[in-house]
Amino acid sequence: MISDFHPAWLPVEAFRALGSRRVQVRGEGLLLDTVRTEVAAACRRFGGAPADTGLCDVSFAVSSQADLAPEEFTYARGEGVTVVRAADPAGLLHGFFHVVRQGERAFAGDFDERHAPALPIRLVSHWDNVDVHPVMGQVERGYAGGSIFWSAGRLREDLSRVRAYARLLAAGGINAVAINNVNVHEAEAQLLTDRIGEVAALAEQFRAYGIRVHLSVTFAAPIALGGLPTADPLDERVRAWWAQATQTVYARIPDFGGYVVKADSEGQPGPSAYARSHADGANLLAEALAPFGGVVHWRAFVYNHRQDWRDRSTDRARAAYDHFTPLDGRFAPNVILQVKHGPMDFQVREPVSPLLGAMPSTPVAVEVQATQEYTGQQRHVCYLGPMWSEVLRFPFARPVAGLVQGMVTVANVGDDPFWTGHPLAQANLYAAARLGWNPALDPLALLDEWIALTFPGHDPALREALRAIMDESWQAYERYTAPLGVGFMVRPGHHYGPDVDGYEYTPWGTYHFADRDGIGVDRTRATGTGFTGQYPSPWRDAYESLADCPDELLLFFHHVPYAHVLRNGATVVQHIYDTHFAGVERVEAMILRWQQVSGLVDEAVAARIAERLAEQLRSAEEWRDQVNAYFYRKSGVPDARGRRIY
Ligand code: GCV
Repeated sequence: MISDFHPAWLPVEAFRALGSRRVQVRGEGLLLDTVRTEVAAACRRFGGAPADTGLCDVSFAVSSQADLAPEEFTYARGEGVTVVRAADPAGLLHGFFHVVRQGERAFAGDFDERHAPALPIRLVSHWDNVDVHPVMGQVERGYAGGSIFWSAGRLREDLSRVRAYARLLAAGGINAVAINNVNVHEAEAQLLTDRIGEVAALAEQFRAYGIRVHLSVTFAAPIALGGLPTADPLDERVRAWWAQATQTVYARIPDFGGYVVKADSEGQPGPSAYARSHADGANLLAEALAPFGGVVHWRAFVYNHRQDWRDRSTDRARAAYDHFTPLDGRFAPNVILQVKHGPMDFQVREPVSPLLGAMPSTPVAVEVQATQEYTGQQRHVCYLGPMWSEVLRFPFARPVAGLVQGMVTVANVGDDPFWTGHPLAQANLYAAARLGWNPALDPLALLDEWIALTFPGHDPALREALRAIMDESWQAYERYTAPLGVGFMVRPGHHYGPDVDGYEYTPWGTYHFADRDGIGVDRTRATGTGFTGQYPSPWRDAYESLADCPDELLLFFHHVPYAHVLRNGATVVQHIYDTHFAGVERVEAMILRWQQVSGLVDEAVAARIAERLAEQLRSAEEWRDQVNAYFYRKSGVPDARGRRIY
């Protein structure tokens, strides 16, 4: 398939190795047809041949005898033939893209491997609106243009971009997508009923690549859509309404994945209005979905967003754990508790959410944000693979990846020609998809994989430069923004650019408590909010202790004087100055590096990257100067190196 859209990590060239060979495909069904179509297109392009009979160089076969789990495939080579086998068509599709990713390596030497996804749930969550929201626009927190699904209140007529997108997601190992915003407004609510045809049309595009569609629904649907006087989860009429509505959904979309629900969060309705628990609410929907094999993703992003900043006893970081741990074991088996990776809200540095390690009797999925709401909004290069890898490897009793059933990635794509606004932001979606399949993958190796696929055959100098620019770009962003894990300091509302006190006296619960003497949030058990107590050993003690708390999270857990000496030897205030200067220098270095190689890529890509880097530098300087000036003025401590602070 050759599409008109930016090929991202599936350029034509990526199919050369496969497409120049004799390729056999055995098995029936939609996904096998997809593989056959892919093979035929690649062979037409590169001179190979589909080989249904006779000799072949590579064989893809679904075989029911194979002792393989769902989605698993074997990948072996001997006697000059590469063989991919799976027990189900989904496994074969994954095996097909594995061969594409391997390129010539798939046809050299002998090997015998098995590949299975570590996490069965690998969902990309869109925050797309049907109607353009007056504040949030077509895509909430979207930085890549309009929605690829809807435009100005209507489903797009031409869904070929959706098909191309499904193909990209499948090539990374994604198997599920939620098509609309978790904040469900009036028009979006109707997708469940009157507008289910739009969901069905999108499901048709995704189905061809083995991706099941999920829908975000409002908990108040029985009232808003059903005309009932209540949405009480224990009310028989409400149960019957959901059962009927869900049955109708499955009549249209037999492979429908399930619902995503943001309830009792940031103004969305939920079971608390009826004095019912989150378990009551989630189980209501789970019951309706169970007969069809559907699941409900129930989000744990629940906190008081109308907090009084004067009240020092309320701590937003505590909220998800406090709400949900008492309910462990009370959720139906087809409820997936969807937990943001940190206890706050996708900040550049947060500890891992303690809730991820505290729900042994509940299926849990970890939620990460590819859309760069708080990490530069796809104007800044910020490769997040290393952050997510740290989360997935974080050792509770077992690593997080061994505790969760799934990984949910908030999408970063739109109708932008490069899909993601910043062309290099594609790497985040790719890395998230691949980490969901195998959380043990090295994020730097994944970056190399993405670069090699996206820029095949290019000068090695280009690949090295991209690696140099993107590797540790997360840490670069961290250096010039909010320091030492304290978070936020962004402009309220749109969340781009610095505003140190922007959220300080607001109801959102995101404070840094800087005064003339010091900064940070005391979350200790001894003198603070007690949040450290939500962690098991050894973390509860490591975070509690000023001496043992990692520097990068110091201000998340402790309020300290500016003269406090970090483990790296600098005082807090000097560290703030140093990192803010260093962060900007790093962006300057990125720009120089890009200038050396930009002539090696397509002009439009080069221009877009150059434009974004210039904005990144402007913004980084703004962050540096505001943050440094703020702390210089508060503390009165001059920079030990005498650099210019305003
Ligand atoms: C979809 C943050 C964002 C909101 C988002 C919310 C969520 O607060 O700013 O735009 O809403 O997270 O994850 O539900």
